[in-house]
Amino acid sequence: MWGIWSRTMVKVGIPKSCALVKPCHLVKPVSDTRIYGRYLSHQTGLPALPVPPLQQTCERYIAALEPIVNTQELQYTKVLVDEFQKPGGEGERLQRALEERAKKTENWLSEWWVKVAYLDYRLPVVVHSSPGLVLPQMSFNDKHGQILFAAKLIAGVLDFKTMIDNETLPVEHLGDKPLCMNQYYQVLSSCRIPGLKRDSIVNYAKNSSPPKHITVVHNCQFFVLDVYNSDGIPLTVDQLCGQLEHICNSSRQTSSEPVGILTTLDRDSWGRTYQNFIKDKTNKDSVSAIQRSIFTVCVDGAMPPVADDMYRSCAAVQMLHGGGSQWNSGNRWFDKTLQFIIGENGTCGANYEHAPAEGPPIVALIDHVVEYTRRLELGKTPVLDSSTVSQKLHFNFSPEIKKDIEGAKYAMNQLAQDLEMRVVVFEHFGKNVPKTYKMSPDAFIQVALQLAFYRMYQNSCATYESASLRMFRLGRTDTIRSASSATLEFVKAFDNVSKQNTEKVELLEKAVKTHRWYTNIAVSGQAIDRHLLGLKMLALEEHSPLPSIFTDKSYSKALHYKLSTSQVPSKTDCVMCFGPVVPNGYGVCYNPMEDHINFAVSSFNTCNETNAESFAQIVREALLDMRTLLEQTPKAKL
Ligand code: COA
Ligand code: HC5
Repeated sequence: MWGIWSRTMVKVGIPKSCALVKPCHLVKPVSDTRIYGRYLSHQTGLPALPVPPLQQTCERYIAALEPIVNTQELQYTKVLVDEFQKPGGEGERLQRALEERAKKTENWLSEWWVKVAYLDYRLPVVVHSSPGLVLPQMSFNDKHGQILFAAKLIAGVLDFKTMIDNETLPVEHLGDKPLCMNQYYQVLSSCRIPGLKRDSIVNYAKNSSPPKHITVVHNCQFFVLDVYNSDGIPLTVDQLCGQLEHICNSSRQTSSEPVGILTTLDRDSWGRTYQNFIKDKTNKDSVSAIQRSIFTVCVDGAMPPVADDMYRSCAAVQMLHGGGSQWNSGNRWFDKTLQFIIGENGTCGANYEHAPAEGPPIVALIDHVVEYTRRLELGKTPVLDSSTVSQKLHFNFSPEIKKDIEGAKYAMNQLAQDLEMRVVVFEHFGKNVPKTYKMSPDAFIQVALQLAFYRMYQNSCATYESASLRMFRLGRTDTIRSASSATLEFVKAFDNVSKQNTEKVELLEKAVKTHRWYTNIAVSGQAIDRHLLGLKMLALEEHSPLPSIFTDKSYSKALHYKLSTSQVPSKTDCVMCFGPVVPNGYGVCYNPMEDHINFAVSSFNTCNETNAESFAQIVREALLDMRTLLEQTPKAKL
């Protein structure tokens, strides 16, 4: 089963009773009434997510289908859409119900979205949902350096946490529009809990006694580490170092039962195993300590040796899934919202469970941590503090659980073997070149992805790009549909020798402008995908037959994203990565810097249509060829 970013959206149903704990995004910060007032007045000042007009969505839906379905399919869908939107039809009724819902909720979409895109999604979170983030390689190369960096990183996160706790985080803006800051309050002290049919999220940050500990995993063994002194002051880097030394010394052998690997299971299996596992009181207490912890730090063992040119790809694999059970996949708790990962050889990064937040708040936190660790000047050599504030977590393993761990290892290793990940640093240019030509860099990159796909497959596919909805209260994302009639026209013309360069440039400019237009409508809440989802969710909640536009072949095609892409910018020169969302697709995450672009491209080896390495290479060529076209076509000739 594939999630909301793919064709099986039609299979998603709404169980009558919802086992969800209080949705994380409805938990409001309450630490200080004065500051809380500031947060609240910011949040309440944000506009509510609009419900776009029905006719507009219907028109834009048909336009979005044009490059990805055939003529007959399009004709058929036009009939269905006309029927859906006719006066007095089903569309009008659902639209009114959606508008009513919008009046009654803080955000008509966000609670549905968290359920449908994440909590109801039953594939393993690893690879299929949780992204990885790779930092530039650090200079340490031994255990001591690894521990010292981990200590600095923990101190940096705690420094960021102070801004979250005090609600003094500077409000972010998109242009001059303030953004919703809620996601920042969801990423620490929270965890996903597996359920039998639907997962849930717990957030302990606003408990009357919020957690004061983190969890550390080393050799697949879990430890609780109190990171605040009794006076509420965070441990110093020296103190943290001493505690981490102690943890690593007391876990020199890899655990024979890597319990964390259970969190790589598909969610239904993990949900069942979890029920069983926590019947044991020791297990329940240990799991609860992990769930309540502020975050997890994975002090990793070795990864397989690789050639220098594959270093970043291997680092991305380490962050995304850990490399399999023989490497570091068991040195994780993938349900944990935030896991920082520190390898042996200077490799660092993170993995995060996606349900509570998008990438940008995580990246902002990490940018802060990197800056903090760079500024840190250590006063003295770290010493092992005699007062140990860490504690090992114990687990009991029944024969059945041992069997489940073996099953999880097997499935994880299959998945690790299946995933191909290529990190490419495109060094020729970054945002600078498109800007010189007065083009949106993001649109330029997306058009290059379209050109690469067309060159490889001679057609266009449904393409997803994340657009932020954070201009609205509790906003998450909508879809920018990057494949348009304009991009198709451009990519068809590009390698056509009978076309003049001037015409190609005109088509390129049109394609870029069309993409920028779609971006603008998406970030202002006027795109089609979440609106259509909302209408469909209402029909499902009513238990009435689904309108035929949602069971139509075109709709499945539109949601089968062979290209699933996302721009995640950062101050630090890092690269983010995620898996494809369909078996025969690519996951493409990119970070455009001023003079270069970091790309992570993934695909599945079991699919013989796709190849991440080739696709990455073709994207590189597409970017270069597009620049050459612009360089060779002087503006005067246009
Ligand atoms: N001429 C010259 N410069 C231009 C330009 C043009 N025509 N159009 C844009 N630029 C500049 C911008 O001013 C900006 O400048 P900066 O580098 O100084 O900031 C830069 O180029 C980047 O703009 P652009 O490439 O158009 O992209 P964007 O920053 O508007 O981002 C999205 C587009 C879709 C990525 C963004 O709106 C968004 O939604 N981001 C969130 C995505 C997300 O949440 N991802 C993670 C999901 S978990
Ligand atoms: C560290 C940041 C990773 C980015 C993750 C991301 O882009 O997730 C998308 C979320 C969304 O709602 O669009 C989903 N996607 C990976 C399938 C593109």
